[in-house]
Amino acid sequence: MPWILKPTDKLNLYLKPEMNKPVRYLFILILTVLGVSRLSAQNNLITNVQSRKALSLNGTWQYIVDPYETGFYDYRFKELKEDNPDAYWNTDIPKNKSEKKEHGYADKYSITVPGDWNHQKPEFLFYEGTIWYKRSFDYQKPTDGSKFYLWFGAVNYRADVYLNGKKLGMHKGGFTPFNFEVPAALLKEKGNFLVVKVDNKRYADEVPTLNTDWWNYGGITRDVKLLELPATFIQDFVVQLKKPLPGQAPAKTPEVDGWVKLNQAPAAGEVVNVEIPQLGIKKQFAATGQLVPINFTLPKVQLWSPGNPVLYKVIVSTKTDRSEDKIGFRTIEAYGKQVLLNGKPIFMRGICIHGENPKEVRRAYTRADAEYLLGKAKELNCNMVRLAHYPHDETMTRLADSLGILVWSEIPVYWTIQFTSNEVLDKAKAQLEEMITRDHNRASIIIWSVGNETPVSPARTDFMHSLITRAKQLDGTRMVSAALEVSNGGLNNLNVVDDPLGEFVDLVAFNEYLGWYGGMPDKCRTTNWSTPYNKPLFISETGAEGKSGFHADSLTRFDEEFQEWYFKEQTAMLKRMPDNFVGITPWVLNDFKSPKRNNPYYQEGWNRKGLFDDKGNKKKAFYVMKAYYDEMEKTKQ
Ligand code: GCB
Repeated sequence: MPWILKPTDKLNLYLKPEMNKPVRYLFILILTVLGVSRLSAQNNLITNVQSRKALSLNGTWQYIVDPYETGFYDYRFKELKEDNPDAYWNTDIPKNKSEKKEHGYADKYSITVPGDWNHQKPEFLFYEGTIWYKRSFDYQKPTDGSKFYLWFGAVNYRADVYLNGKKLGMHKGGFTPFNFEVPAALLKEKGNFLVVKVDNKRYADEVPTLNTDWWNYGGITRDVKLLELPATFIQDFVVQLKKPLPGQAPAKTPEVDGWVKLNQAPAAGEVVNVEIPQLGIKKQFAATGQLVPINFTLPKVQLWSPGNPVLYKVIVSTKTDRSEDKIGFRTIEAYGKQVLLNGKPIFMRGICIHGENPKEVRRAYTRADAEYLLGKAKELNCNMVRLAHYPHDETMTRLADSLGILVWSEIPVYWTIQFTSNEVLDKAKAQLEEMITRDHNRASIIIWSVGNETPVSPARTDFMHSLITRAKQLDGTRMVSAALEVSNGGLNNLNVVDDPLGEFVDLVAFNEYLGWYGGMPDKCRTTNWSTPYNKPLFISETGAEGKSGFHADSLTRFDEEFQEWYFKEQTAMLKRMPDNFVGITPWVLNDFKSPKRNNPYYQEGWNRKGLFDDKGNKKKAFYVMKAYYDEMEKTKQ
């Protein structure tokens, strides 16, 4: 079980309490040289928070818009000291009208959390910068040695978090969860003053970088909770089927291989219990360290699949703590030219989805949003979705688990990241680790993607290879891939997907826009595809724009007929794909907002490649793709 030992490569887990100072420093030095310290972004992420005791801090917050970051820097642009009264994390409204104060929180400036700011106020539609969020709360804290954490589902992009004037921490990365410990002494019974500085400015050395084809929605976009946990608690666990031997179906009585991670070393004699009541499983494991390996077999388990998305209640407990989840058991693997789900080849009938509610023009985060998006994918007869281009809200992957929809989950390493920078690599790794940690018990997720359309160069390949290696260290049970580019127009109309990254991915996935970017759709008639890698081949994007309700002929760009023709030619070509072709996720489910799309007649800030428009209407192309999937469902399984 080498992979389950990997969380221990987080630096602190190497350091034993019995080491004296010089030995610890020497150890840190060696590990740093080996590159180990860089691996750990946030090794204290608490998972499965749905089942934990928590105070929700969702709701109405007050805010201050601060484009010049006056609440953070002084007039020489030096960071303000923690106790400076001018800092926006320190003080509330002016106490009386004559007080000389040039800022303050007030109800007339209120905003809803979770939720991006762009859709909440017309003046924030294009805003990229800092907004300070503030809310007060009362809290009856237990005095039994419990621990407290402020947990955020996601804040785009940078969050600086302060409670009662003290900084708890800073997090970067707009689509993944994080938490900061709150010292018990800091929590008051009445009037806690929580402030989050949110900054969604884009930078060349961040992930994503300056340039993306989606809206940069800012704000506290997902849930906020104050978690209350016992002194020694279950921080995270993996309860998943062991990877089968290559090409093999899971055994009749398959093996669960995983681990339970406690927040700190347990007391002597502590045990970890794992129960799956529906299967009569009740196991106990000695907790001799912070990371407790678990292993047992599952008699009578029904395997999870799109046709049978069965989830089991799994309870992980210790003497003091308990965490409960619903987990499906399945195996997934790229084997030769195929992808095997539970040992059987599967053809992926997919669609790419942005994490956006197009009707309300905002980030998607509610259960209803997830139902809308995945419901539309189901209407298309999909058994798979690519959640582009960043980790979506956890409601999506959880609902995919219950609906039986396979998921490709991705980090926003998009286009031209700074591939030569180790710092940028660390940022990408941090997001990768948070994505995998949050969702490593989701049966629906079969592919971790480390990026999209990254331009080939030796530095890029090293960067991406490093992410792939890290993903595999963290989770050896799923496929790892990336959406690659193809340079079109090879000899004899043969397009070869030969990106050097193909050597390291499990699934060779590529984006192609034959007939939209370059040429006309009939190019598909003569184009063939192949890859030198003996691996399954997957089309991670293809699409054309079509404005809903604009009808002309099939040669007119941006009309529905052009998009329809495009998909007719594409689907005809798909039927001629080589035998390692295992599926496709066309671009894209819904029209989505993008500041790059400014055709004054057809786009007006929208990328119109949706098979559905922003109101939920089906375009003509929808029916072409649906017919193809209906046929594939019957013939390819
Ligand atoms: C792509 C990108 C996607 C864009 C799409 C387009 O290749 O991966 O993010 O939105 O093309 O519409 O051009």
